[in-house]
Amino acid sequence: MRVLLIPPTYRYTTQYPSFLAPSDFSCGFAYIAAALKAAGHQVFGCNPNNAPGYDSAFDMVHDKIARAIAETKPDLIGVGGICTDYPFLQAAVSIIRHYAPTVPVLMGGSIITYDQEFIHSALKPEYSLAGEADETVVMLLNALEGRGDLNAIPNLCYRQNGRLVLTEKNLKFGGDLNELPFPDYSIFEIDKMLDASWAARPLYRYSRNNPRIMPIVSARECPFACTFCLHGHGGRAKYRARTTENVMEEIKQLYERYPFNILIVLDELFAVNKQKLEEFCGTLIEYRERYGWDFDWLFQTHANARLNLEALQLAKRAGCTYFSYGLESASQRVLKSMKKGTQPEQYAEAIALADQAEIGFGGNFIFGDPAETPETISETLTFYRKHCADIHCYLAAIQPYPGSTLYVACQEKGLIPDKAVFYKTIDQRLFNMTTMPDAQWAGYVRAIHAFEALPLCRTVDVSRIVIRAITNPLTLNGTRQFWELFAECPHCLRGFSYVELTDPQRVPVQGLQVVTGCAHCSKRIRLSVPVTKEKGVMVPLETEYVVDEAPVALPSPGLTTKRSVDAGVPHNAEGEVRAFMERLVGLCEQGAYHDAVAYYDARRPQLLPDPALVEFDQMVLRLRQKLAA
Ligand code: B12
Ligand code: SF4
Repeated sequence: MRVLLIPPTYRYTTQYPSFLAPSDFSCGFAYIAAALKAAGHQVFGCNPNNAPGYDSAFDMVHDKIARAIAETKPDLIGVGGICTDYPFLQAAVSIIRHYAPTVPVLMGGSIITYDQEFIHSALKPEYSLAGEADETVVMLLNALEGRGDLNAIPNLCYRQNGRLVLTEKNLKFGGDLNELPFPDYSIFEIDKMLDASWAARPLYRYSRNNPRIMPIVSARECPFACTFCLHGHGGRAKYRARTTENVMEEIKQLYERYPFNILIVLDELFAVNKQKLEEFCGTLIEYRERYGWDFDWLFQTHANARLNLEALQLAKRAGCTYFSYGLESASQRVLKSMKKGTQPEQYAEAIALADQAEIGFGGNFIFGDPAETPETISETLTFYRKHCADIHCYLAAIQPYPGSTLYVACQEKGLIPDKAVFYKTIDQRLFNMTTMPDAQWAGYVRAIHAFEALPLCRTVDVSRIVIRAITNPLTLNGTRQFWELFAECPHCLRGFSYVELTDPQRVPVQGLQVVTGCAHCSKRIRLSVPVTKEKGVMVPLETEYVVDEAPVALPSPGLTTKRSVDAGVPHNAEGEVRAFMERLVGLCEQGAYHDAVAYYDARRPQLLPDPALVEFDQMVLRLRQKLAA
């Protein structure tokens, strides 16, 4: 059969043009492609990403799908994604219906896995497959070719005589991961995705200023059952990890085919314990030497993996630059309610160990569990302020994703009256699962976001800025530029450079602030980039241009060789701004808002202008308005 696979558009509803790096690609499609090819089918890909130049995301998707259908003349079209891909899938199915009205559509991915009946009824594909579909997709194609019975395929949904037929649901269906063919990225314009690696979040790429990121899945599922996560689902698949040899073989093939310099391990639970991590790192060190591999890598695991200093030092030797835990909360009460199975002390310990091993560490705190109260919010924010300034840590409100225990709780509470509306507006609405009144909870969420905007990490002025003349679709015909920022890390005092894609039209007049990590010690830092206005757009002070990576002596646009900020403008004393902000945040945490504003009014005028204060001033302004109201 001729099968056309169409993965989702990244940020379909929120940003166009947006670019998709391989780290954010939906690898499930590469697995499905490989399984179908291995079964002898002809498989084609249409990747509706990395295609600027259209008027809207819809226009781009429309054009790409229409062309792909015309070129490949498929017998079956596969689409899919996660719950947030609903609007994309709705658009994609309607486009497919227009250009290929008789071609059956197959839908898969976790949007189907956790809500098959509803999604199938709403988006109306001919077939949908829940769960891991590496084997079932082949069974389905066999059945469609007359070599099998549809009803013998688990996790399948289809329509017969106007009625939905759902076959036996068995999310445990799926064999040994070592037996699967390696995922096949070749049909999804992987080269374009690699070139778009700069579009990945800074966290994934701060270690290299010419990032080329490849993903790998070394294990599937997770044995824990946190209430906000879909892995808490009752009938879920089992946690299964591939052998180290099997993973190394895939890395070898990927490295030879698509030379990359950053490998992101997408598993939710990589290295369940330190023995597994040590085994992986030991083999990786050996292979690096044997094959001359030169790449950094990142992984995520659970605090209960209990990684110690030796294991982390070994990981560092094997090229690991960063690892993360799902932190979720620093309140024991909330962690218990989430069924997280961790203690905040484990986080503090991991932060200290990562610091010693010089590996980056991070994770997110999420707020809004049913057990959340003003006190537990304060506990987490206090922990954040005390321990997390130098790690890559983000704050957000919990969303009830389908498949999670909290989603069911929200349904029972009547918070999701219309599912179709829920899917269309997913991530845009705030859900109050706590016992706090809605207005109070909304106020806390605003405060949490303001808190996150606080520049807790250390700020350093960049010492040199080079505009790299790289020809790349990301520059959008020259409207955006690659700025290479050179700085000395305030933590380890080593020099490094970081490349930021900038839109000079949008750079604020007071300068650009870039939060990233040090390429050596991986600590979170904020780079402060002084700018000046040149012919109506912002350019960095003391610009140098580099054409095609080779330094060329182009005249700098009017500014001197030494940074003028260093040359003339006085700075606040070391630590002064930080002490000021910490005091203010401390007062806010205690609920002493009036005292906070009074302190701000008294102390702020004594401080010299500092980019780190810009967002902070905004926050106090909002606080003042709120108090007045
Ligand atoms: C890469 C990734 C992303 C990428 C790509 C997502 C994608 N479309 O796959 C990006 C960056 C876009 C992303 C974003 C988010 N993600 Co994410 N992400 C992942 C991650 C780390 C890896 C996905 C992956 O490749 N897995 C490996 C493959 C093999 O598994 P799979 O995708 O499930 O594929 C199998 C089946 O689903 C099926 N299948 C998949 N596609 C298709 C297609 C067809 C046609 C068929 C027949 C079958 C099929 O067969 C595959 C092979 O067996 C997973 C965690 C994980 N380790 O799985 C989370 C995960 C998918 N993400 C999740 C979440 C919550 C998010 C966010 C909502 C988080 C947030 N709040 O920001 C955002 C959404 C942002 C937004 N608003 O758009 C959840 C899933 C949510 C859900 N209910 O569906 C996961 C499971 C993490 C978690 N434990 O909560 N994510
Ligand atoms: S949040 Fe993390 S640890 Fe908890 S069930 Fe999900 S993947 Fe597993």
